[in-house]
Amino acid sequence: MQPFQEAIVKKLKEEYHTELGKATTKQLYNAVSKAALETCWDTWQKPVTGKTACYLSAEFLVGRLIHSNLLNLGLLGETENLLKDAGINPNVFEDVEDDALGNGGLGRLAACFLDSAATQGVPLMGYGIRYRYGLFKQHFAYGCQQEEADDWLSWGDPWSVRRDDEKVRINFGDQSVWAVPYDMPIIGYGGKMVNTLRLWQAEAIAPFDFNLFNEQKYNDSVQQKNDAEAISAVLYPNDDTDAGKRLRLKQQYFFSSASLQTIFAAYTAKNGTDYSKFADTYAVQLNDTHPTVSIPELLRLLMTQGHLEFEPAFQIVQKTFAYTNHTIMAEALEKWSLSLFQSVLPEVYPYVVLLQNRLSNELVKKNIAETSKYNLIQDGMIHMARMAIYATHSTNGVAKIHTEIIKNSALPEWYALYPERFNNKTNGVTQRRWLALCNRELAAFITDRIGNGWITDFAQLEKLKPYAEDAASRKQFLQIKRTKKDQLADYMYRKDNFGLNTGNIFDIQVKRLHEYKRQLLNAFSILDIYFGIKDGRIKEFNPTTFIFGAKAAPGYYRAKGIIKFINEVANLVNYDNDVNRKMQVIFVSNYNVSYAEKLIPAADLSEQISTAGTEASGTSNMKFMMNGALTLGTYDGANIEIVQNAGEENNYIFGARVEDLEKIKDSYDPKKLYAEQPRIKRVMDTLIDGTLTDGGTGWFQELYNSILEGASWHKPDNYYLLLDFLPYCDARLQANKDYADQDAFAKKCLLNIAAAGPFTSDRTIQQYAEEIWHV
Ligand code: GFP
Repeated sequence: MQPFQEAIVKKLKEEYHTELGKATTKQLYNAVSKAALETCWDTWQKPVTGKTACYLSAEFLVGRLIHSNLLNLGLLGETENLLKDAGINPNVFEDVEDDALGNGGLGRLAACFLDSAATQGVPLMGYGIRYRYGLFKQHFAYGCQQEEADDWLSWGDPWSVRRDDEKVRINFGDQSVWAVPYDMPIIGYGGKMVNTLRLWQAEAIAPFDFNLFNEQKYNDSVQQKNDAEAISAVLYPNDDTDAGKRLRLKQQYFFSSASLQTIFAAYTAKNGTDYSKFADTYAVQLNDTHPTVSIPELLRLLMTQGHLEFEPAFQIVQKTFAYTNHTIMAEALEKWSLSLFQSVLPEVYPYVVLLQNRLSNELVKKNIAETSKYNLIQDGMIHMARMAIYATHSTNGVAKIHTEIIKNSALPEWYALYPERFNNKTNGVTQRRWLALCNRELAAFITDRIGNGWITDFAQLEKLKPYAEDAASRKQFLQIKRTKKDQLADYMYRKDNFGLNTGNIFDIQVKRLHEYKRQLLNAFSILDIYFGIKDGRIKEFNPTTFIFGAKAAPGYYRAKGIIKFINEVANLVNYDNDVNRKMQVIFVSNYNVSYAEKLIPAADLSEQISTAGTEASGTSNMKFMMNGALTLGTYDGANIEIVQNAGEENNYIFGARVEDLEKIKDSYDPKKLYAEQPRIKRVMDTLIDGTLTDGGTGWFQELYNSILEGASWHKPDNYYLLLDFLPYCDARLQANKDYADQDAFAKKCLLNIAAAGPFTSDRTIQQYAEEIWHV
């Protein structure tokens, strides 16, 4: 046995009094994880020298850690061999719950960044919240989403180390709590660097009142404990803007203050009260507006504990912080009502006023009289995105087009004021998890041809390009794709009791459910193909499986209606014997990181169909690309950079562009399209003519109205589904036709993989490190 294998056996014996063949999955998981953690403990404990970057984020969607950590430590093979030799299925850890401490792209990006930084030797600390319950678990009842708490800690948390000695006190207007840190090692590939993700858990200062208990007031005796723990109890699914505003603001301040207090204390311990080097010691990146309250919090610390005047404190704050914007959706540009903010954070509010005063003076000096678009405090609200731009030195978007939109249409007044602050950092994803780990067959294919340097230097993928011309490589690629479809079929059969036809084209859309991402457009187009096949309009059609995966925020009524609609479309198609040899539709339940790792490698077509100008970047588009799926998408987000690099001719781009929408936005009339285009009318009418049923809820009528009539808060068809419908159907049918020549299709896939180099988060992190953090 190898030393690591011996260590696992020893852990099982010492901690669980059991042995390999007898241990439960949970015991195995904990023993392997703890043994692995010990192998990198010394590296982890090495103090950081030089400047540290800190990534503050309300979400870290790390997924399942065991496989990626073993891969990065070079221990995956040894572990699997040990399991196999003991007669245990090496996939046994697929039952372990994901750490789902995020909603979607924003939280998953944070996790990719941590992996990339540790791999490249960038000292990057993550700071967030240790939610007791992560993103809800989803299942369907009669096609409707049902939510259940995600009890991820029931598996134990072997990758975290609780640090009681480093807890900090957090004060709100009506309560004080402890923030207790749990540290997770972030292991770089090769194990040379181990960074830390620190997640804060809220706990009561006095968890139990003995006297109240004695008076038989049992509930009252634990009231403080319950109130404290509520703060880190659940991850809020976003878009649910009205729910629990007070608690959400508390969550934001909770982890922001805990993180800043720790950073501040560490600095002071080392440098005393000379804060002149603070911004040379720490760079703090605000992941979206959620941690923006860190800005007045650092001001508060510098002025109260550091005894600085406002102006020097402000200078430090501005040099320390940078802000990333992830969306221009109005609902996500956070605002807090003044009264709420004052009552939850009375000690912080005065610093917001100081910031506003400084801004006001600056606007006067610059002769800007119309200040309503700048004021941090305006109409009884505190505008967090404005604060994040004003009090930081850098504001970045996450794809080229998104950054241009921020500068020119979303926040032009701020761009006019501080043009030098705005910059672009196109997103990326880690190829360790999203290729090396989730598609080992393709990884081996690549390594056979160009060596394994791509695992840490993704630009090397370029060297794969000549193999697109090689018939044997194309054939092997197609075989791998088929293997990944078979593996997905096994998995899906177990998870969703659904049998996939693995000879089909796999056409996949996986991402948060949101109107702008247009899952409904996808469903409309599937219906159009369905009717086309039934009516004989579509004669040649390569059998296709259409797959969806998405969660809808529990309070997002329409998104839930769209899920129900797609599930009804699936029923219609899958049970219709005239077409079900040609088409299958499945909405997988409980889509999460681990499911994505099975779905993405099996895809032929990557659905990226957001309305132009709405998806800031997208990151599943990159994951699909590096796994050899072609993009069927709009000219939006990072799709643009993807097809520019891989060739538009090797992908399927359709639909209106931002400049097209700009021109028609005032005259757009979806009713006209509905009246004039029978195919549009036919699919739209399935919402109201009884073809599909919403179970009497009125959901489908509301969706129908939202497109043709609009609503009090938006114009009809505000995401232009009907405008892009026919071009989308054409592009989809073209891709379907092209698939008939599988060899030519495989060539396009290989060219996409070879062009995926820039879409690694290694490149993104390098740019943050060099251009924003200077670490
Ligand atoms: C958001 C944006 C995406 C972007 C990610 C990461 O993700 O376009 O790629 O942040 O920057 F919308 P979601 O919340 O949509 O998943």
